[in-house]
Amino acid sequence: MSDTGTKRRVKTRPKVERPRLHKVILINDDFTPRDFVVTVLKGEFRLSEDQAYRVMITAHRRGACVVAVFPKDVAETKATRATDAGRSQGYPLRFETEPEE
Ligand code: NFA
Repeated sequence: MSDTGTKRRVKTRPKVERPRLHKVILINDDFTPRDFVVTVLKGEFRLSEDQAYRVMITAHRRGACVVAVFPKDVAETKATRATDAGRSQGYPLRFETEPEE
């Protein structure tokens, strides 16, 4: 028989999880000029001058600094583009990605 749609049904709430975010991490090196790092951070990650300087100097002092978090594909694309920007100028500048806890 056809379902008339009148039978009572209990609503279910399927548990959905948001996709995990990935960190983009700036790695320090001894060769890439500070100003160049700041320029890349502003251009690729839309950081302000102030934010970009703080991220750059933190990586310089501590060895690495989280730039921002994004969905996996966005994080990987930005890290690759930013790393390539350094390579195109002959710098060893590196951005890595890793999943957030
Ligand atoms: N350590 C580099 C310098 O002193 C600057 C730098 C900072 C490079 C952060 C890479 C990442 N010129």
